[in-house]
Amino acid sequence: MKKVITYGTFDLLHWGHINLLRRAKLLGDYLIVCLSSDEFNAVKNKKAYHSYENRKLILESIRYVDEVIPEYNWNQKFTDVEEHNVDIFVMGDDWEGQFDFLKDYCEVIYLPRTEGISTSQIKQDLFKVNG
Ligand code: C2G
Repeated sequence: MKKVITYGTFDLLHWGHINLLRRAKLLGDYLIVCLSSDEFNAVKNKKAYHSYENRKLILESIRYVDEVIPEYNWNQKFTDVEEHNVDIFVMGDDWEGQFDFLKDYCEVIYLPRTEGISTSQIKQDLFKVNG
């Protein structure tokens, strides 16, 4: 069984996220999403609208996602890949090159981001409309 892992906040879930998850799942048989905790989002200077628990609930309902585990820090990727016997690490290409250090442990694939949508764009647009 070929296992794939990807990381992210996945706040205000949108079709760009779904495109990423769909393509990631197509690369193997089992997709793990390592979901940023609320505390780690603070480290990333992100404030998610939905709590970790609710973002986890939403992701677990997606047909492409087999398992959701928490992301607490930048440094857990090695152990995640080892402990979960991951074959492929996938991220959107806004992260191109950032995780190449994992290439000794698993395949590293950066997928093209979906243009025209982002969580921050949604927030900005809603703010403009509703003020
Ligand atoms: N993404 C995408 N297209 C978009 C928006 C997002 O392909 N229009 C991808 C991102 O490239 C990322 C994933 O969807 O691979 C999740 O995006 P975020 O929730 O913004 O993830 P991020 O905050 O970049 O967290 O340790 C890694 C970090 O946790 C990544």
